[in-house]
Amino acid sequence: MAILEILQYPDPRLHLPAARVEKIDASTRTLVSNMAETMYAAEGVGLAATQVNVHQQVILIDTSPDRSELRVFINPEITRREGMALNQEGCLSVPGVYENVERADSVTVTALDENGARFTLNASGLLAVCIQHEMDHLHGKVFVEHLSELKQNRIRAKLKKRQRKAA
Ligand code: GNR
Ligand code: NI
Repeated sequence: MAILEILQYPDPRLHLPAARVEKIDASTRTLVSNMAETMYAAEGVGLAATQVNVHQQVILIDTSPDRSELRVFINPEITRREGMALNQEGCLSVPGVYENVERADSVTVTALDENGARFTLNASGLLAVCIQHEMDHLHGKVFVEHLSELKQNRIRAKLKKRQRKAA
């Protein structure tokens, strides 16, 4: 296994759209295993392949308190959205920034698991938020793009300054 580098906003590679996975094979399972190690090491609740510069439709989520319920979604599609709720979100690609984002309250998602088996899941709460947040990543969208231009500009400036200092 390996810990992968997580791209940091405003890296333009975070805006590349992810391609569907045509064939789930050993290389897919290696990616999933490396993404899991990366997500747990970073203490994230979710991780999209886009964040580790792999532009394929692969998402991992574990919202369990003891980090024991890894969920893998390949080629995910949301087939139902219901209600709206405002939730505070953070992102491993936008460290230190927490902002409220409005999203569907509950969703139904259909996807393939790492063995290529199709499943359907009804999700609400943090899991529903995460599914939508991670699917945004696959479409090249970072959660701050739900905010006003003013807030986005401030966040971009803050992160660029921090990255300059760290370099
Ligand atoms: O770790 C994460 N926590 C989180 C909290 C609220 C809403 C969404 C998330 S996802 C985030 C990990 C991440 O950046 N996934 O892309
Ligand atoms: Ni994120």
